[in-house]
Amino acid sequence: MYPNLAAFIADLRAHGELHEIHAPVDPRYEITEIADRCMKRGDQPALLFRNVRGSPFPVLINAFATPARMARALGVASLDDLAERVRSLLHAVRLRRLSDLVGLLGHLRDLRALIPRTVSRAACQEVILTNDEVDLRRLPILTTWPLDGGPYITLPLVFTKDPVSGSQNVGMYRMQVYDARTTGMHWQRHKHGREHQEASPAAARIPVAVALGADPATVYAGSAPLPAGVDEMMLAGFLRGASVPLVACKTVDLKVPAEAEFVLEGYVDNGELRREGPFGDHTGVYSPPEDYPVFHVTCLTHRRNPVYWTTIVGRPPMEDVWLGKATERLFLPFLQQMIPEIVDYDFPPEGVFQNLVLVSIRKRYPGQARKVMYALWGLGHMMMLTRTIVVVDHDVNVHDYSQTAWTVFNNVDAGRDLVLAPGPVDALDHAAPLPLLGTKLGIDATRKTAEEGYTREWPLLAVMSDDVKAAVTRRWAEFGLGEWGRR
Ligand SMILES: [Mn+2]
Repeated sequence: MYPNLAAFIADLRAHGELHEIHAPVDPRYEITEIADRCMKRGDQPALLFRNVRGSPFPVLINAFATPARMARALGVASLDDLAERVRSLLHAVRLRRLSDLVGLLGHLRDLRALIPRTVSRAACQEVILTNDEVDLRRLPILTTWPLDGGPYITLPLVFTKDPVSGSQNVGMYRMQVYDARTTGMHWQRHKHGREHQEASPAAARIPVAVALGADPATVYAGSAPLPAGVDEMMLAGFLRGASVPLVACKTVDLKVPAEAEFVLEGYVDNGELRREGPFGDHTGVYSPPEDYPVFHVTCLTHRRNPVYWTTIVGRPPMEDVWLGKATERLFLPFLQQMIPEIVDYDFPPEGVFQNLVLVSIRKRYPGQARKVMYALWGLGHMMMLTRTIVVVDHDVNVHDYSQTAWTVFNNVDAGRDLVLAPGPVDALDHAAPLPLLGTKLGIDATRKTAEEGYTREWPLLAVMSDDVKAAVTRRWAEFGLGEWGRR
């Protein structure tokens, strides 16, 4: 696994997955436009801008912009392998017999890797700047869209500590840069950083540390929707296959990844709010300005030659599609533990995660598709906010959008198969009549049975028989159509 960002960049370069740009570029809008064009083509390398106006530091972007690169970042050949790794660990820790202990021993390395280790010297503290020496404007922080409220840090690992239990949390919350030493701290209502703030005394200064750029598994882990109290650095360790080295901050009582590129140390004053936004968000529309806490930076540490790693969001597909796909694959085994009839699920990019999930189930009893919808809306975190849930039978490949759409359009009777569910919706849901409260839609596109009131015979799929398929494959060369159709 990659010990740090430099190792990841070197590996991308070695595999022809990195393009370096020496021409001068503007961090306001210009990098967005270049990165967006590359992203929308779908097959372009990561971009390393060496000459960014107004900053001595290079900018890395689009490092997660293809599924292959996202998989490489997490040390697997394909994102599906993530689910296999999790499933194998879950299986190992389910001890039923003494002999199962042997299986668990095989996973000792995985288990040890979960626990971060503390180091005393760290590359992220090679340069230390305090108070007046800190100037965030020297960092090449991008301004993405024309109406954005300012430059935003978009890939930060925000470290906070639970004031009661003392355990650390890492979250990824956008940070609008106001001036040399203050930023916004956009932790929304259901985020763990916000919970730490709300659990702190009214006038407290809440210590916060923000790591920018680390090894890719650690950066990904900061974005993962883990349950409260579960340290994101444990997930990072699992993905890396080795403990994450952490170092104590210089001015706040928090530990951050020792191999980070930059670390911002400081505090959020409980009670202080400032207008934040607008921001062109991952929905592709601007989220309106709102009041959010303010982060005061008291110390900035960095490597001697740091790279500023960032991303942009906007109309999909953007890089965050692949961060989300990694989460989708990684969490499938957990979802299946709670809702075992789920065969697979898929968040299409156009659904921007909160708007649409396609789910296939092994249906055994009437109304089961609805049970699955209610179960998903009843889960914590992101799933409960999903605006549309489409449920299909187990034999539909939900990653094949053509097959899924065809199935839904073919099978659904609007009078019978739609579920309207009033409830909480995402803060970024602009369609809902009220902020945070709206109506979700469930679509049951499974085959209906007599128990469900469908008394005719549900029609069979018109598919070719195996013997004809085999004969055509065998004789394919005779037809002179080329190799493509041999299958
Ligand atoms: Mn968390």
